[in-house]
Amino acid sequence: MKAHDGMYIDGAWRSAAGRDVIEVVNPADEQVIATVPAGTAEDVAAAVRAARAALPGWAATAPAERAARLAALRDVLAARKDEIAETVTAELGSPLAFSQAVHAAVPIAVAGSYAELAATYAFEEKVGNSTVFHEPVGVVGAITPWNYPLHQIVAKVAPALAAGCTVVLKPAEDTPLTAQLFAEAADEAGVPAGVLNLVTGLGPVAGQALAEHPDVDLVSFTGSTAVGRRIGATAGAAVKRVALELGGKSANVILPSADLAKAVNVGVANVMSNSGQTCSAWTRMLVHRDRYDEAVELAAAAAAKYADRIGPLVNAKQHERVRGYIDQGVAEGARLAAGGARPPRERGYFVSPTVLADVTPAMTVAQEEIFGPVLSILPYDDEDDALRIANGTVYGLAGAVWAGEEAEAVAFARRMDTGQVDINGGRFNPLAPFGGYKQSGVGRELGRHGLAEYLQTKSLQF
Ligand code: TXE
Repeated sequence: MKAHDGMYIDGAWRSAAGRDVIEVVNPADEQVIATVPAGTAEDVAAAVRAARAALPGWAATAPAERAARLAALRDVLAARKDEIAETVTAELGSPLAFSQAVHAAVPIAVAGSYAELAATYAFEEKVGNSTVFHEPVGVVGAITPWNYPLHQIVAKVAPALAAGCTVVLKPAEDTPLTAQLFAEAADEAGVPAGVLNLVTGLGPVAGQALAEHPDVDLVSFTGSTAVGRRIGATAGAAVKRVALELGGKSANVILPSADLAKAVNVGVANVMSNSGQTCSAWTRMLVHRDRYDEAVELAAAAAAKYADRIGPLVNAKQHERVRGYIDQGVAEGARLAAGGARPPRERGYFVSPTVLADVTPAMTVAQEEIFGPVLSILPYDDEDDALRIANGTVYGLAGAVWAGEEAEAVAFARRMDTGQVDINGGRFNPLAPFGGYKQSGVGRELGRHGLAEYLQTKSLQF
């Protein structure tokens, strides 16, 4: 696949400071498909300088102009959607139809939503005898993961640009080609030089240099809790803004009044989607003890249907890690109702759609984020028990509740310690705030709440 051999800094592709490269691997066949430069602290410093220099000009543009750039960006992404899908499929391994329907389509919608929000957001408001201005925070360091390569980028860069911030983006080392395509699209859309800069590189090198750079005003990070904790500590020590979108262990609570077959089928689809590499995935299914065996049977049958439909995991490390969790679940007493740790193919980082039954709340597989196509099903005795189990992890990112009546599901959802809940299936809303309670993170993405992350307020009294 074609790839740039430089960094996109100050509106042009520039040679990297060092010579090291990162090999990009197609996880479906383990072939190297491209190389990109591995950025160093020097590349990060050059990108931050460019972002700093571009900040006053971009921050001073009228919101309507920023909206126009974002609309142009959405249009370029839409025009290149097939290329986006092919690139994501090549470096993440997801089936092409899924790449088109989700990996390309969702970020286009999100970019469009920020074109609209930039035009309509109240950047200035009256509060009593004061005028409050919502001003850009400044230079943003955006560090993104590989699981939704373009969505994760757009969910940070689009609101940052809408707010009037400038950005240095450090994408995941597994999926840099999508990030290069995004930088090309921003350039084509007329985003001014220095407003968006891209440094590809390894997390502990380029990522860390960006997170620690004193001239970065806000670090927005999505990834593992371990790295997020460290970035939060660094930001805290420097007294700078930080947004963290971390792991999840979301509960799918099926109340006795729900349509069990529908809830189980949609629940399994949710977990298998993107091979389970979704932070908001409903990885714990909670079913009343009376219907438990029936639910396990339904889930096992539903999971089997995904055997030939899901892509591989992103890399060898994740492959090993996810299979290790399945083994650990069995070792701790869970029962394999479908799938298992044995790789279903000789080549590629595939894992069979797996359903673990007889899971208890204390088991590792019920507590830790697995990030693979693995569903744990837990029985509960009554609603309070279900709530205790649902809230009984360190995470609180998403969840689902199913009930015969919507009001019953809503009442339960209001008691859940989590940032987003789908009622009787729900439907993706690009304007709804997304982010975690508890250790799932700090801050929100998407919609106007996502835009507010990149703003700081100034108040003038009259
Ligand atoms: O994450 P990392 P990994 C979870 C999921 C997964 C686990 C490990 O459970 O199994 O994390 O995935 C950059 N300073 N999620 O190892 O390492 C890195 O280059 C600064 C949940 O891939 O956190 C990449 O750009 N940056 C999640 C980004 O951090 C650093 C999505 C994420 O990589 C860094 C992905 C450092 N010291 C994984 N080290 C979600 N919430 O959606 C790494 N990075």
